[in-house]
Amino acid sequence: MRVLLLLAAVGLCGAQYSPNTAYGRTAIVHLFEWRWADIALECERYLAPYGFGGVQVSPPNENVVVTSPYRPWWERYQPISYNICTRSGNEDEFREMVSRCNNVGVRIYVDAVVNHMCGSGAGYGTHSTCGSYFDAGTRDFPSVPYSGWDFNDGKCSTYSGEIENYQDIYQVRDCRLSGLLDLALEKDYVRSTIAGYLNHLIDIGVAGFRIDAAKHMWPGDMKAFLDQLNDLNTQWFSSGTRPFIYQEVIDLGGEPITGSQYFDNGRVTEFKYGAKLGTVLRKWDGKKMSYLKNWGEDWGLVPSDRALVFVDNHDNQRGHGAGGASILTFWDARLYKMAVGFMLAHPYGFTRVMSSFRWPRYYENGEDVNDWYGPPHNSDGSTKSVPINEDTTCGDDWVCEHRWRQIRNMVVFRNVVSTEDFTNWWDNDSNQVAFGRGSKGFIVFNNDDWELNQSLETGLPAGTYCDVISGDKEDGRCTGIEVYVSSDGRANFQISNNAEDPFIAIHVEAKL
Ligand code: AAO
Repeated sequence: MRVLLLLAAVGLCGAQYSPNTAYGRTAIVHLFEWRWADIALECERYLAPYGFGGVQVSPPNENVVVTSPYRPWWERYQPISYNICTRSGNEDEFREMVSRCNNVGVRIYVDAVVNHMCGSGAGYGTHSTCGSYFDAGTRDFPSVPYSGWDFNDGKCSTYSGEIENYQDIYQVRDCRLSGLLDLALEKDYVRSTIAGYLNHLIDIGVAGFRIDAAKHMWPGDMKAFLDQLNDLNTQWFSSGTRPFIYQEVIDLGGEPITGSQYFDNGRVTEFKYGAKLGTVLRKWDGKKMSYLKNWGEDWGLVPSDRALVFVDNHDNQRGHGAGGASILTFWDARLYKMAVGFMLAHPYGFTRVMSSFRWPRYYENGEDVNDWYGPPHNSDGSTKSVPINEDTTCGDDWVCEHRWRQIRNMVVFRNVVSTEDFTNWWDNDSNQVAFGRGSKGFIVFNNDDWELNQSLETGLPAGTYCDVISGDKEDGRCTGIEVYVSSDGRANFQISNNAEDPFIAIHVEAKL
């Protein structure tokens, strides 16, 4: 009864903050640039069985085709229309993905690019993913339709028409971000057109939205179109369920626009999370893991129930967006797994795991000149499907971090401990730390340059547990390290600083 009342209360007052995941599922994955057909398969064969709550998909609406450079990933952030038609697939494929994923309890979250259309220099013609005609010069997008009246050109005060100064909140909202044609969101027509696009997706069955470039829209303008959104499709969601909203607001401090200004609309992407955690794990600026004892709001992060958190995203893993050099990615696999492990074990925030494709990273003067590379593709530019190797990893250049055993098992860990408190913190005043989640799970890290050898209070029932980092529990035995918890809840941990993965995680569902 208490649970029901609680759910009802959440439903009434905080719906846009609730991720609408199936019961007990606590993390989502960004399958960056994946095709809809592959995501449908992935939901059924991998994400559902391992308890992933949902998938953030790349923007599904028609975008400009950029051929110089050749088909960069970022062309998808330049809308031409709201037709569901991209390199990931058409509307039929999108609908099939949404149904098949929902049917196995995995939700779909759409990356909604509604602040702008294509770049001002995109020209005119039919070089768009579905062949819709447009003219960037005259601001004509007949398949929406939008015309010159629907853009902010007159409102921007800079001579260039571009955002030149992030200290000026008017420029940030009313001028062009990287040359992208800025929609006039104070207009009822623009608001209702955007709501129409999002409602089309809601009716298909999506569970919520990442709102791209939210910093570049006035919070009140966003509220005006968010208030027009339908409740979620009752084929999969209980009636009256509101879409989950998380807004991309890059707030690393030092700018007048902050994440908290957007809380009325939903959660915000907390960019300080990955930037600070990366600094700690890299031991920059004298930072140590022992400092993580009070990780969360005390570190200047937004309140936990307003945060969407991640170690890296599709921008800052390649030097776009913000976060800086401290951001950990699959390129730094050992530290990256520790960072994702820490994130998934820690109760703060709603978590998103990144799943990337590899590109030929190449630095010239400190910048990656290949940061634009698009997803693995065929010679006609179409995106390749994701082949699965015999060892369950992905082929071609799909990295599939979410299939790395250490990461996948920590998603399970987070689900298992989700109702438990943060407990039993231990540290050595340096880079060896441990903490528990009540009586359900315990994790130990060694990021020092010497061995960890320590008896620790785990809070867990006595028994033999399989470390889910070095292996799995399979057929009643552990394929990796075994941990013995005695009747007083203590266990001995030994982690070499040279271990492949210098951390150990145990939970009650991996107990023999
Ligand atoms: C492409 C070309 C451009 C061309 C344009 C139009 O690259 O040269 O002009 O087409 O033809 C993506 C790509 C862009 C691409 C765009 C469209 O990243 O390169 O442009 O698609 O194809 C800002 C926004 C944030 C945005 C981020 C990239 O606030 O919303 O830039 N992210 C989203 C998406 C992203 C996408 C778009 C938006 C556009 O995730 O994939 O762009 O739809 C400061 C500000 C941040 C600002 C950054 C970067 O950050 O605070 O708000 O992000 O600058 O400009 C320190 C500071 C930190 C600062 C940072 C970097 O860390 O603490 O605050 O330095 O200066």
